[in-house]
Amino acid sequence: MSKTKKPAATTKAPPKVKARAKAATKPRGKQLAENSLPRPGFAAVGNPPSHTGGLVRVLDDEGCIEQGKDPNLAEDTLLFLYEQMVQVREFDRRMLMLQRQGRIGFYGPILGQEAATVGSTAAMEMRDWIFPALREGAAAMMRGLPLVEAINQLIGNGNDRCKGRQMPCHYTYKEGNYYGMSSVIGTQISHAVGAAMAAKIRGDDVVVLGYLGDGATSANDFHSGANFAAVFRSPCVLFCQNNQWAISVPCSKQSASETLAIKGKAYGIPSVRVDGNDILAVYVVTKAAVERARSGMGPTFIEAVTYRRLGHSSSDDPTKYRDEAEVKEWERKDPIDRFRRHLLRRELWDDAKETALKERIAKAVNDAIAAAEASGPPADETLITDVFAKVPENLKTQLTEVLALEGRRVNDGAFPL
Ligand SMILES: Cc1ncc(C[n+]2csc(CCOP(=O)(O)OP(=O)(O)O)c2C)c(N)n1
Ligand SMILES: [Mg+2]
Repeated sequence: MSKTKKPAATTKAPPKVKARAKAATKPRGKQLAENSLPRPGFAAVGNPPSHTGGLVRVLDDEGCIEQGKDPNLAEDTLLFLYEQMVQVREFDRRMLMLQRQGRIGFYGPILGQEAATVGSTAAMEMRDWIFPALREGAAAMMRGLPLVEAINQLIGNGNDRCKGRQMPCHYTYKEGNYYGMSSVIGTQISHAVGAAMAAKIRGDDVVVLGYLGDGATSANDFHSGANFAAVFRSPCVLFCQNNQWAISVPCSKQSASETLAIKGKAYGIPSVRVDGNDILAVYVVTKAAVERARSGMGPTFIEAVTYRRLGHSSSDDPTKYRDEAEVKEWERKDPIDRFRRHLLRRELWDDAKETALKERIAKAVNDAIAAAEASGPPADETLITDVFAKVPENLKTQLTEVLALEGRRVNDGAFPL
């Protein structure tokens, strides 16, 4: 067991990768046919991924590393990935509770998608940029956005960086190269591709990762973004979280394509499908894609197959449109349970560590909620500040009218999807 100091619950960059002792593996005969597809690492520089059929996996359902696929990650990296997933899940659970209690207005849960977000973000360097969609707030927190700041944003209080002028879950974190998300589906794809092209033109040694959902592959911006990325060899990674639903529309009604990865391939982008509930596979595939982009070989499209286990958002009731049995089936494929089984097999984890981690995270989240709720609302003047170099006279007049309403304003508390 390594004596290396473990990262705290709110740690930033993943530790460096180094060779590890032999992992728990299982005989080849027990592997599923669909898993005998390209090995992690196949996408090393000079050997771009082209696979769009079955899923790339490293861990089987029992948490064993499949024969010949051990990515040899350092113990610190493995524990970092696990702790981050547990933290994301707890944060998610608590924020949804706050929404139900009326303490925040809206929340987009990620339950079931922790491996896809944590694994892909951890595979990037801190100098790289992230253009998120709705379910990648964890990426900002992994890069150092304090939990209290995330909750300030969810509340839209006076300490919120955007002073409540954005919907909840639309975090910004400039210091962490984390771009503010746009609600308009797919727009971040062309932003990510363009930012990567700009970096290339400037000679900056950075890669941009743009997240999108399965539904976003039907949006116009996906097509223009993917085309530009391929033609101009934009140093980006397009990471599609195929959580199988776009609000109430299942993937089967979203696209008639054989897979989503094949859409990337159609644009000339090397594309790969990965088991999005397998954190090691996500990490390794993303790392290879980032290295390709950094070495000037252009974009990669990653389809991470996962599942949105809760509603689209706190405004949604998924029991109205999907079968509970499907949800139960994906509960059994839980990414955290699977990775915990792996760590237990390797004797890197035990019940005492689990209890200590959960206590540490619970305290961190509780403290952050208390600190965020201690802040008052944004000042009324912030309605018109930070937007114009010179505030137009009509807005100044309107602000005066708003200020005169003091004590008579009504908030109906309604939030859109
Ligand atoms: C252009 C546009 N159309 C519709 C919407 C409403 N809308 C918000 S989220 C969403 C579904 C997104 O699904 P997906 O891309 O699969 O991401 P997920 O929510 O599953 O993470 C839709 C249709 C929107 N925000 N923008
Ligand atoms: Mg989706």
